[in-house]
Amino acid sequence: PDGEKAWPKKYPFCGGVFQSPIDFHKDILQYDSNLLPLEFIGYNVSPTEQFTLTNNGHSVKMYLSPTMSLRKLPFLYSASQLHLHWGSQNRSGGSEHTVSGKHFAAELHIVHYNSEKYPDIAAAMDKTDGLAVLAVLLEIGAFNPSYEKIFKHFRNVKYKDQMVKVPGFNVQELLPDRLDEYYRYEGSLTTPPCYPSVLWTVFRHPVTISQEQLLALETAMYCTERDDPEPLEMVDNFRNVQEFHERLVFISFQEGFLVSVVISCVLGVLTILAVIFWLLKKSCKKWGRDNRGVPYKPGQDKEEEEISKL
Ligand code: 3TV
Ligand code: ZN
Repeated sequence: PDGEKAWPKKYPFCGGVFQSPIDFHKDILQYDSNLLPLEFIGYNVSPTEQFTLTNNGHSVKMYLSPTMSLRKLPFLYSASQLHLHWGSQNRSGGSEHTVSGKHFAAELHIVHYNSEKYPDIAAAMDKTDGLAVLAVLLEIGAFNPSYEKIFKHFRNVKYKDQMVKVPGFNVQELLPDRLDEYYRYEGSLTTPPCYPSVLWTVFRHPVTISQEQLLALETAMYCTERDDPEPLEMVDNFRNVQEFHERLVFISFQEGFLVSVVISCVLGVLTILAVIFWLLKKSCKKWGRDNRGVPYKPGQDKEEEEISKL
């Protein structure tokens, strides 16, 4: 109730190190050629199976099966749940991570735990190598039929502790098409107890949802139970960005790579044109004409030299 500034009193890790979310800006980014695209195992869940979607009073959360897992990280990580963070109507955006100070409309988190070392998420969540979270930035654009597979159930989870079943679908559809470009850093849970246990992968390219879908997300739920006399809307459930002193975010893409290729090409073409021009001018003189096609007078070069000396 007192907001995120009060968290450290009850949850000391929230005032500690390696906190998330953060702002991605160029001073802290470092390209790492070892960052390969992740592999998603078992993400295509049959519609004969079911996910449980619930309102936990802080977010809308969908439980995932540990048969879904992530490869190409230091350990094997198994899925636990996904949830969303968002803003409110007439406010700039509700993503947790920001890019050059800019919030996106909302953010999806897919939470995984290190299943090579720990039996479940409860055992993993306070360990430095315990969790891996995938983050997808959401922006307003085209209607997204994949997100609608979750959003269409919102009316059944309006109030805290309500639950509904969602038929299985391919969870990879919630990710952007470009899976090879992402930000990677070591951080924390963005909610209390804020354990510094998360290996974050934030995809560079946002995914679109429509204006109507965002409105549904921003207005669908309450933090309170159905019979609460003082209903509290579930809005702005994002944590503000945290200080990021002496830390680096590794990126799997070369920033401005395309821009530098274009500039190099333009400079190359200009150099070639200059050389051609110079050669043409030289050959014009050799064959007795200036660059306007006017024949040279014998000794004109000498005359010009004398003039320029004067
Ligand atoms: F694991 C979580 C997260 F990664 C949990 S559940 C375990 C902690 C009580 C959670 F609630 C979260 F919000 C996150 S998050 O860092 O992805 N937002
Ligand atoms: Zn989250």
